[in-house]
Amino acid sequence: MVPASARAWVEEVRALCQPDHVVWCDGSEAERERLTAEAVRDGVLLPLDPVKQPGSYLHRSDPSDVARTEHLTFICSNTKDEAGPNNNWMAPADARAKLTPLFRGAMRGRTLYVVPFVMGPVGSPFSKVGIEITDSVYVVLNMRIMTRMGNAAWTQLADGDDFTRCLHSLGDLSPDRRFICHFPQDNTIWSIGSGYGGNALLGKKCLALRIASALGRDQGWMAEHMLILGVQNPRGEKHYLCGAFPSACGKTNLAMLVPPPALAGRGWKVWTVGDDIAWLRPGPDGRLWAANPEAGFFGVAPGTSNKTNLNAMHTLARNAIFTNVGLGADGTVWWEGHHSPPPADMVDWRGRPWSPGAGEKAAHPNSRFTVPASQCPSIAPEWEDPAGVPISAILFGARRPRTVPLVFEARDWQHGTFVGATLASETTAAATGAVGVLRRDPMAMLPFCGYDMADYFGHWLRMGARVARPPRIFGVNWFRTDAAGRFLWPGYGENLRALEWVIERCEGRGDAVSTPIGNVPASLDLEGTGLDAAALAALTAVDREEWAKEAAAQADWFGTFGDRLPEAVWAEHARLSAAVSG
Ligand code: OXD
Ligand code: MN
Repeated sequence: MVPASARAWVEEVRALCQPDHVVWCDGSEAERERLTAEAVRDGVLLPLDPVKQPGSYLHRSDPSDVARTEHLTFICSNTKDEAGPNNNWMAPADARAKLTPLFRGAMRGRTLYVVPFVMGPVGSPFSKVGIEITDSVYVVLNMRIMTRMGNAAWTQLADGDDFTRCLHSLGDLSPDRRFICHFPQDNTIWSIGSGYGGNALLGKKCLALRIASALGRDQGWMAEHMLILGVQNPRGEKHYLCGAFPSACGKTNLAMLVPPPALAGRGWKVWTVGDDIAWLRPGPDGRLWAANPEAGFFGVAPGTSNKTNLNAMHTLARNAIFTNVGLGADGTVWWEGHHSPPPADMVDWRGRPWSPGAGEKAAHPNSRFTVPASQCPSIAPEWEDPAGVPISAILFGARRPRTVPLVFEARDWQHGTFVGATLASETTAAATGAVGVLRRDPMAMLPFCGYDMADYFGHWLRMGARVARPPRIFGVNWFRTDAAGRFLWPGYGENLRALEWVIERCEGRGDAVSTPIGNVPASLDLEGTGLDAAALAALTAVDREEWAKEAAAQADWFGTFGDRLPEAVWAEHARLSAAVSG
C-alpha cells in the first residue's frame, strides 16, 4: 500500500534524524486513543473535564513558540527573483547545508511519526497528498483534525510519488535554530525548532498556501487565503462566496455567520465550507470552483464567544485541542472575550496562578482551538463534495476606519484583481503601538504567497482570462468609523445584509450607484438595524480626496515590485488616479 518512493524517503529521514522508534500513522480511532493517552502521560496534553468539555485537551507550548515566525520563514526557490521581494529567500543548497546538521540526530530519544495526509476531499481532483514526518505527538493529533490523515492518503497516492515531503522536528525549540523552509521546485518543506501550528502543521500554511500557490501557478489553479461560505436566499438558492481578509478582520466569524433575526425569519441561511484556505480551479461550466483543503479549524480563541461566533462555540464544545488558553480548577478552559466569567482558581496559559486583577492575560492573544469542521452546526452538507462548489463572488476585506465603503463592486475581473492587490488594513491600538498605520496585504496573501507577488498578480489576471464566467469581485469593510471613532456598521451577523446585495448583483439585480472606485449599493435591506438612509450614505461614501491619497500610497507600494508588476495593474491604477483627481 505504501509506495516505494515514500518508503525510501522515510528511510532517508530516519537515517538522518536517528529516532528511537518509528510509527506509521493509519488515522484510526484506536491510534488516536493510544497517542492521546501517551500525550497525556508525557504531559503534552492535559485532559479537560470529561462532562463539561468532552474529548478535549489543553496543550501549553514553549512560551517562546506561540505564533508564526515570518522572519524565520524562507522560500528556497532556485533564484531570489522567483521568491520576490515579498519573501525571505535562501538558495536551496544553502538551506539544505544549514538545516541538515540541525536535523542530524534531532530525534534521538524520540519517536518519528510518519503522517500521511490528504489536503482536500479524498478522491477529488482538487486534492493533494502530503507526508509529514514529525517528532511531535501534538502535531500528529492536530494533523488528524486538520487533514484527512492516515490510510486514505495511501489510497489517494496509489503507487505514485506525487506527494509533498514535509519534514518537521521540534529540534531544541530555540528561536536561534528555528527555520521554516519551502522548496517549491522539489515539492518539499523542512521545518525545525517550532511546534506552533502555522510552523509545524505543515499541511496548512506551508503546503496549502506557499507550496500550493507555486503549484497552482504552474498547473493553472489558485491557492488562496480565503474562507468559503454558502449564502442561501429565501427561494432556497445557494450562492458560494470566497473571502480574503488579513488577520484580525473577522474571517472565522464571517465564515460561520449567524443571520440576524430579521433575515433568518425571511429564510436567509449561511453555510460554512471553509474558514481559512480555498483552492480554486476552472470548472467545465466556465466558472471557478472551490474546495476547502482542510478538514478542521485552527481558530483564534480570544474574542470567540456566544455573541461573536455561536457556531464556533458549538463546534469547539467537544473533541477540541486548545493551545495556550487559561485553565480553571474545574477543568474548563477560558480566554479573554469569552461570554462566561472566568472559572474559579484559574491558571494562565503558562500554568501560573491567575486572577481577574492580575494585569496579565489569562490566554495568550494567539491561543487557539483545533476542532473538526464536521462539528460545525453551519457546515454545508456539500463541504466535502469532490467537485467543490461554484463561486459566484470573491470578497476582499480589511480594517479601514476611513476611505473604503461598506461594500463596493469591481467593474470586472481585472479591476477586481487590482482591488485585491491593493488590499490594506489599518493597525489598531490593540495590535501595535502605532495606530492608523496602513499595512498592505494583497489578497491577504503577503505572508503566504510562495513566489513573487507581482507574478502572482499576473497569475490572477491569466486565470480570469481562462474562465468564461469568473466570479464577481467586491471590496468590503465592516470597520468604517465616524469622526468620533465609533463604528458605523454593527458587523457580525448584520454583514449578511451586504452579502445580500452582493448576491443580488451576481444575479444581475440590486440597485447600484457608480463611483470612481466601483459600484456601491443604492439601497440595502436595513430592517431591524436601526440604521437609515443617511447612515447608508455615510457607509458608502467615496471621498475623492481620500482616494487620491490612497492612489498615491498605492503607487509608492507598487513601485517596490519593479518591472515585474503587470501592465494591467498599472493600467487600473492609472484609471483610479484619473477618476479621483479633479
Ligand atoms: C492563521 C493565520 O492562523 O492566518 O490562519 O495566521
Ligand atoms: Mn489564516
